[in-house]
Amino acid sequence: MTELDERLASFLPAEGGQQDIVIRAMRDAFLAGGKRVRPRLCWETYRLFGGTGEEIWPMMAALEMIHTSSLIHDDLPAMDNDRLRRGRPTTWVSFGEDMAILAGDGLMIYAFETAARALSMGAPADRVSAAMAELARRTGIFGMIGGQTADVAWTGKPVPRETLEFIYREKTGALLEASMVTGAILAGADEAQQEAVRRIASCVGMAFQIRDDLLDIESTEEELGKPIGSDERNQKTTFVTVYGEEKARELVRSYSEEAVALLGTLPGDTEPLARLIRSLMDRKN
Ligand code: GRG
Repeated sequence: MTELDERLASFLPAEGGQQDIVIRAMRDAFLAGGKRVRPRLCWETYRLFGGTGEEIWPMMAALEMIHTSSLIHDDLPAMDNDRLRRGRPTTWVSFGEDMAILAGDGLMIYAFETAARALSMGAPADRVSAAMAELARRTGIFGMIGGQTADVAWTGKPVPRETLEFIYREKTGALLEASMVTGAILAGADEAQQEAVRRIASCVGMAFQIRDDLLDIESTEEELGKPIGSDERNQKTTFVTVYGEEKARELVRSYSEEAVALLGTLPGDTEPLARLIRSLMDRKN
């Protein structure tokens, strides 16, 4: 485990009690690994706006909990019906469908309990409440869940291009956006700066999901830690099926470059965040 993994894991509930099995399922999914992209984006945005405190950590852990909860639910038989994630059997395979549903619910709600811990660490209450409101909105029906709803509703049908873009911006982009915007809010960025961050994050989100589409056709199960060819199996319209592989690659590059260029308009040392955004452009998993 990396130091980042250990710090994030320290926010998980301890096993035990009558609810032991659901806590074990939550911990199993969270501790299986992953790139921790959302906490890293949150951290780098917080630093960019001069944040130095420890109170960013609960939000970083909360973002990873919500992300993990979405992966648990996404893998369920009623959704993508996948058996492998992060190189391990998916939660429903290890713990059963009932416990996987509860573990996803459990992580989603525990994320907010965790984010609120910033209050007892001395973070200004107005910033914590604004960051939590952002997190809630972009996780819910006006964010990730809304995007997933459209994704499920359109599965197996020809998806209009603007709907596909909506799905990408919401299903995947919304939580990446919340990661960066909450980092900015907790560091005290003003509203104009938060809006600039939102625009940057929106480009990052599009690039991230299109790269995900490409990995689904070009990678291996071993490297990805999840099955490849999942989009075709699930009859999903993707940027690759609509625009072709070459154009999809070009879009990953152009959205990432746009994000880095917009970042350059912000004050402070933007290089660490720019480096992270560029690294996502040609990620291998
Ligand atoms: C339970 C809150 C909750 C929501 C359920 C199922 C669902 C609604 C949403 C699914 C959203 C989803 C899985 C979008 C795909 C996003 C995506 C590209 C995931 C892969 O992220 P990585 O590459 O994964 O960061 P790792 O494993 O590295 O963390």
